[in-house]
Amino acid sequence: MSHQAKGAHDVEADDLVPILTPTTDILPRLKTLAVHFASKYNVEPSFFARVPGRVNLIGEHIDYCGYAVCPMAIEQDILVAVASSKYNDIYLTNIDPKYKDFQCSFENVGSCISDSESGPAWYKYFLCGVKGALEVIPTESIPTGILIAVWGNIPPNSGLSSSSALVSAALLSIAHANQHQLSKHELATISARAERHIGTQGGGMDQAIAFLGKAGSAKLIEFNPLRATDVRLPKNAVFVIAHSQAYHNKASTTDFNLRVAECRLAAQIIAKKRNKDWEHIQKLIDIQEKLAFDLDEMVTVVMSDLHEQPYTLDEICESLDTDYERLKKMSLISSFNISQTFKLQQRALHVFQEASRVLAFQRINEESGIMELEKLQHLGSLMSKSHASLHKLYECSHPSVDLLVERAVHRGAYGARLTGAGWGGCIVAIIDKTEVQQFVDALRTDLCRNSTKHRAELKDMVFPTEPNQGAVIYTVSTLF
Ligand code: ADP
Ligand code: NG1
Repeated sequence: MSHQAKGAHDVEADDLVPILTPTTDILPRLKTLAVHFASKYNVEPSFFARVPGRVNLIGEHIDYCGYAVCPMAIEQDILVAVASSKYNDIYLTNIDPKYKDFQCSFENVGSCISDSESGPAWYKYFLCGVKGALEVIPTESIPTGILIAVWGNIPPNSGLSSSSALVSAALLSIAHANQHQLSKHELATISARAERHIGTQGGGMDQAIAFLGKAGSAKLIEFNPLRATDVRLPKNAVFVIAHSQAYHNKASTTDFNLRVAECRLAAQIIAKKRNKDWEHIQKLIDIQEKLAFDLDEMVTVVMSDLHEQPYTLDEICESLDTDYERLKKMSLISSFNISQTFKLQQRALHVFQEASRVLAFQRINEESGIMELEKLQHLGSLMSKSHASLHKLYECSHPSVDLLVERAVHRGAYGARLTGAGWGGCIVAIIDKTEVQQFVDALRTDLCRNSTKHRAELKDMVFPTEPNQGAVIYTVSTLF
């Protein structure tokens, strides 16, 4: 992408998505996808884009409040085979037959995404990435048509970021097909913005780790400006992901956006109470910066300025000395019914305490004076506290997730927590390296007992993971 690229600005080689010759481990999947591609389009793909999912180790529901998070890219990914075409449209096909083929013109991308009839259909996530590309690539450079085949193995609707991998892979595919040079940081920022076209107001963690992920290292992702720093995990720590078998699609309910709105309203009410211009406050970090308090002091502010009972819209308008129409413009509440209530104290408390836990998590990893075992205990304890807060204060867990967290700890994890947006999905547990196989087997046995599924099918439901490489482009030279 670096040499022939058209995006006319200097980018450090390190900040470009690598273009690699496929290695033997990925080759069989690329070949299978190429066969599907050729059977649909009668031509061969000219390159592949690969974007991984992620597991968030700690820092849940705080990226959209401006706070740092600690994810790592996982092995599971979205693979896209791409070729330009002389026909004028975008053609999409998916190896998984439950995702139906789709076709539309570049001009109609926006209207296809916003078409409310089809709900958050799979192709809309891809089109979000296309829209992101169209917003930055000059119109005359967009290829006349493009042929795409997708194959993903990230469990969808499960908190491992399958949606962002798909959006990011679409953006990367269009940019590369068009030889438009974008840095990893730009790709992360554009795809975070692009995914909001699906309707959810995410904070950018998923797209950041999708591009900035690195093999062997989790990342501390900070925002505004976007930065990714290595987090060196203890050598004896292994993270195991387990699926609760409850699924939740973020874009098909208002759960996720309600939390984003609650955080914004909490920040604005604190601002008003403390004589700051609430209309210029969007995130909880904005009000923290305005008040120049540390995170512990913000906890005290939350407890004194916000009450526990849910707020009605009438009370919020009164507290902010504004009307409903103005509030709709400033506070992300337009999609809610007038009778909707908002839990501001609980959500803000979670955010400030979780932001502190992320910093503590990073500090423990950097400590040289403590034993490895003690590190596991500290990290595990922070993860379990994070889960308790997501369950109690943020109310985004699920009974099956809570049960799995309990079982993981019972089976020897130093700590475990919901990972990703929640309301179902996966947990992540921290285990001593020497105990992983035993732990995984025990958790699979537990799941087997409570499931109609066969043990072999549950293999993909509990698996150890390690930090993986972010997005790459694969050439096809060794393929055919
Ligand atoms: P996640 O937590 O995995 O990001 P979301 O609920 O936000 O879950 O989005 C998941 C959606 O992304 C799926 O419902 C589907 O539309 C789309 N998706 C995920 N994986 C694939 C795939 N392999 N092929 C097509 N679409 C996919
Ligand atoms: P997942 O779990 O991938 O749906 C979502 C948001 C993140 C973050 C987490 C909660 C998107 C695309 N992703 O992730 O930004 O807020 O929830 O920590 O909206």
